[in-house]
Amino acid sequence: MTTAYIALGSNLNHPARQLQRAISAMTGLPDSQVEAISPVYRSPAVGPGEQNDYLNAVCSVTTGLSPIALLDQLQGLENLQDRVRTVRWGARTLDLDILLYGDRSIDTARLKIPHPEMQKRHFALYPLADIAGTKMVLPCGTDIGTLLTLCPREGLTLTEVTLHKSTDSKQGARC
Ligand code: A4P
Ligand code: MG
Repeated sequence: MTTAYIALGSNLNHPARQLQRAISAMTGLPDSQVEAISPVYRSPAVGPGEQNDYLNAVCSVTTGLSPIALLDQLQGLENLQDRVRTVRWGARTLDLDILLYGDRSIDTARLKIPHPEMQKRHFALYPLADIAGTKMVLPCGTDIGTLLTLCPREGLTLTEVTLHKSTDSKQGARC
């Protein structure tokens, strides 16, 4: 079993509910268990045009799935939540990115781990630090604490939304 860290993001159609629904769905992933779930943060959208703010969180999952099988499963969950892919970094009901998969480095056309943008993104790094701690070292050899010092928190606010492992998607998050 390997511990993977998954970033969740949404800025369409009741983002808090989207994130809770995704966590609930992840509890049903084959050969996998959701372990820790970070607090939920709000931040302005990085991307083109006028977009709503995002809600973001990170969860850890222990899994026996291979990295590509995990990606397949997560993309299936995005599709179940009506994810429509139009423009890169466009608004979305749900984005599930694999930030880390154990200590693996992967660089293929379909999958890059660590996620290539995570070091620049406060909305990924801060919730990751909440559940993984600052001492964890990434495959690049740098610890999360050092990455935080290079990635200002400005614009990132903690919300009162709490995500639960419950399989009942009505519990937990309210908008
Ligand atoms: N892919 C490669 N590596 C990975 C990985 N580690 N995890 C591929 C997941 N997918 C990975 O992703 C495009 C392709 O990336 C996938 O088909 C997969 O094979 P996508 O989700 O279809 O498209 P995208 O999300 O628009 O592209 P990308 O490059 O993943 O964007 P990001 O980096 O996910 O950024 N602003 C705020 N405040 N908060 C956000 O969460 N998110 C984005 C999306 C933009 N702005 C944001 C936020
Ligand atoms: Mg993505």
